[in-house]
Amino acid sequence: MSQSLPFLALFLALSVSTPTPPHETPSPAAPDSTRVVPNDNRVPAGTLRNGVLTLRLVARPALWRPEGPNGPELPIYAFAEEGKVPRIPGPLIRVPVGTELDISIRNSLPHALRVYGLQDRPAARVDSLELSPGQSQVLRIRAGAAGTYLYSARTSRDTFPFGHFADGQLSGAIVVDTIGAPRPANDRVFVLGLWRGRETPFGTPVEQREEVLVFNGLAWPHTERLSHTVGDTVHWRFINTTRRGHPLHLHGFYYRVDSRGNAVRDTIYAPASRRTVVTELVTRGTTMAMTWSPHTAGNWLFHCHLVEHISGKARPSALFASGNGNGSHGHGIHDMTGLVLGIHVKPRPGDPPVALEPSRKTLRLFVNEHPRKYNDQSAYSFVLQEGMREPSADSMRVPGSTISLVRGEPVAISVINRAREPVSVHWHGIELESYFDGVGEWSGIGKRLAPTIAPGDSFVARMTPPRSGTFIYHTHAHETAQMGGGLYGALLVLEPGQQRDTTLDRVFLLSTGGPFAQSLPNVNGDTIPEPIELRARTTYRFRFIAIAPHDTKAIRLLADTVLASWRAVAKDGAELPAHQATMKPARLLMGTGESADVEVTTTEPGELTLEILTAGRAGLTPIRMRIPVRIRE
Ligand SMILES: [Cu+2]
Repeated sequence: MSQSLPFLALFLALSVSTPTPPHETPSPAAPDSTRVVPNDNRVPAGTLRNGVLTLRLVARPALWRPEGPNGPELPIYAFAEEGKVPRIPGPLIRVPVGTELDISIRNSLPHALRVYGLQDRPAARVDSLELSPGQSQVLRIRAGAAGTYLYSARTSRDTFPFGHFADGQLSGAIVVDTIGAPRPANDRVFVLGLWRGRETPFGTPVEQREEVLVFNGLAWPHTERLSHTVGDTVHWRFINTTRRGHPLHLHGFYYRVDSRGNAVRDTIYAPASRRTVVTELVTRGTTMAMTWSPHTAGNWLFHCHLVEHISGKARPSALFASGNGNGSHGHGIHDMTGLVLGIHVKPRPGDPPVALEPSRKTLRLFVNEHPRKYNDQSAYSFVLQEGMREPSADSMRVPGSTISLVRGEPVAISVINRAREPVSVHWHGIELESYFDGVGEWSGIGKRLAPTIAPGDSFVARMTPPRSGTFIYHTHAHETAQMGGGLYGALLVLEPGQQRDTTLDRVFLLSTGGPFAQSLPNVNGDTIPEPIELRARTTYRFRFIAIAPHDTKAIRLLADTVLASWRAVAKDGAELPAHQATMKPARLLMGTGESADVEVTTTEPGELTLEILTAGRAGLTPIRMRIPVRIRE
């Protein structure tokens, strides 16, 4: 939910499919000295003297290794400071408010270059300038407002400021710091990048693009490892210079969204307006600053929740090495690539080791597989044992069984893998010990790492959920196949003693029926959902869960054709503070990995419609779920 940005603008931006420009041939003529050095955005570029930053930029051909020194080398265009190595992302511009920027920019590429965002801030629109090959220009601009921004450049003629072919990495961060206030502790800047190579005919439809997604010029597992200690305060800035939105998910902890912006404008929220999330959708061309504090030691992840941005096959090395997209996938963490950051959290010196409470309840959760359900691909399903008998091996539930836990009650969930490949289960949004977080061969601490769950094997996950709310559980292994195949479900945590009345308390789990990009969206497993009947003058809780592997959802509740209102209640399982739990127009934009709870109070009999639109799928009719409201009996 990006509540602060104009909803309609975001909605339109996401609804329009990105035009694919004709393929360009990257310049192969880059000499060895033009190897890209990944830019971790710790050191500002240029020379700052007497309130003036002097910076000499050049755009030039280069060679880039997004998968580290032993990975494939991609011919690319990159920014450099004059006389220095090219950088991806481009040199960091970081200055205090009010600084004058004396910038020269030279085009050393064989194509005309259009440069965006080298301008005064704040601004209502992004300015651009064009440089023909060999041309330079000098700019004098002013850093007028604190915030997180970006600049970019294109050689292609389409009007979008970000590319993804040879010119896809011509972008960099601009950070303007307030004067007088100390810099936030652990303040880091991460630029998201997307490179797309030639289309390949290999692999399944969702895996066939030759793509690499990077944080600061590197793809997992070559992204930077962040190290913190329990109790640290961590401030991160994200800058999305890709043509896609990314739902950015933190494992194990909530984070606070401090600001949202774009290339030329940043909205720094007043403390009362900051939201607490585990996933925030960072739409294309936008920026986010966030703060979090690790309270539990161990290994954690921060990653995009779209499976094609973290899946093992969306990596150039797999394609370059094997010549096709069907290279073998690893297990757990070794299957991931792209937009993933690894975080090691050390215990605070002197803190006692964590003692797990004995569980008061044991659940048995089966992973079932139905081979060749989607062409040659399997369907997968989580099925919870109810009663004494194990569910049969061929029982399939789409989505998986809803799991209900109780706040403060220690529980052991035994996951039994009946599938033919390893699985791993992540309890998305639950604050728990790292070992049980569900990323095989990563979750844990020191040498004690959780395994992936081999076929025929089982794993006991222990947790004591500290808050009630709406969460998700899902596979964290071989995501393209297993998430697409159906390995997810709703995870609800109730208050002690609370009985959930399923007529008043409803889950709407929004996903996709199958592993392919063109698989149809569904609600609770139904492509065409049955109407649900509500009573007039009654308050209902709607729990929305977005977990479609490839999509963002735009949700509206309409009374006839007019947008209804509802009361916002919770986001990602965290209850909203009273001043945010207010009546709002009944619409949400949800990236995958987000949950949102709202209260709907019906008035007179009539008809409501719940409309669910899948962003970026222009040809698709939205799901319209009829909700007749009847007189109360
Ligand atoms: Cu992504």
